[in-house]
Amino acid sequence: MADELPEEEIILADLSDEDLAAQMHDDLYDGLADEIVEGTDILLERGWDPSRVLNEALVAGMRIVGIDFRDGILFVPEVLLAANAMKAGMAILRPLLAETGAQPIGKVVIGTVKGDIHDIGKNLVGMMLEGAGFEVFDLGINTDVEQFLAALDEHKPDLLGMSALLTTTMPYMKVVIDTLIEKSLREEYMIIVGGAPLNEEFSEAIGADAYCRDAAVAAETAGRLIAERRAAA
Ligand code: B1M
Repeated sequence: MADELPEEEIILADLSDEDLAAQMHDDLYDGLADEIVEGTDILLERGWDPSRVLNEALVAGMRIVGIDFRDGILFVPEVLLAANAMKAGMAILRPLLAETGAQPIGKVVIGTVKGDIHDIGKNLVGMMLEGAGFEVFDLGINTDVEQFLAALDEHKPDLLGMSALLTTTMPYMKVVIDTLIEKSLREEYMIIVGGAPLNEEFSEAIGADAYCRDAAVAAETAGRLIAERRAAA
């Protein structure tokens, strides 16, 4: 019987920045939350900006997971593990990205719409909005119109943000907007929408104020919409 070679242990701290980011893509793919936490800490200690860690180590790794999920190479349980690992890294970055020290420039209620349990992108948007100085009320996943209405009534935000990752759930955004119109509440809030299957055309068709292709654009757009509304008041 041939001797099995022992698997070589990888010491994350010994890797160069580039190799560590690549190793984190692999660790994310394998759903290794502890390794993602360690890698995130190391990159921050080496002086990486939190948004660089987020984009180059975490989001880039999740993109690979997405491609293999689409192609039937990865399945739901593996993707869930990857998502948990991603969240473990995001938990470290969240307070760093939110560190502005300034007074909130506005309030946002945000949620993933009914029928949809994808929340990584929505959480990133929440983090970037916090980082841009907004107070964020996150309703989580699978949010129905009553929950959105109750939160709008309770928090009186400037903006409502809705996220959807499925072609089957994105039409629910129109249900929410139509309900606001029916109740004569539409003009009270600016509405931004996002998620991988959406585009500008869809956003216009459902009557949202803006489509945001990613979290950074969402933060910029929210700031711009607030400034425009305040200037017009
Ligand atoms: Co799902 N899933 N999934 N999944 N999943 C997709 C979305 C899919 C495209 C995969 C694929 O086939 N390629 C596909 C949808 C196909 C379609 O509708 N066209 C899909 C499917 C089919 C499913 C299930 C139906 C699978 C099944 O059960 N057979 C099921 C549905 C469950 C449900 O929701 N009811 C399902 C389940 C899951 C998991 C639970 C395993 C897991 C989610 C875990 C979690 O979120 N906690 C999961 C994951 C992880 C994915 C992929 C692989 C990755 C999504 C992600 O987190 N991306 C995804 C494939 C893909 O998108 N390529 C896929 C990283 C994230 C940073 O990007 O979410 O796009 P994203 O967010 C971006 C922008 O879109 C934007 O900014 C973010 C950051 O820059 N953005 C906003 C998002 N929301 C915004 C809101 C804004 C502004 C910008 O303003 C408010």
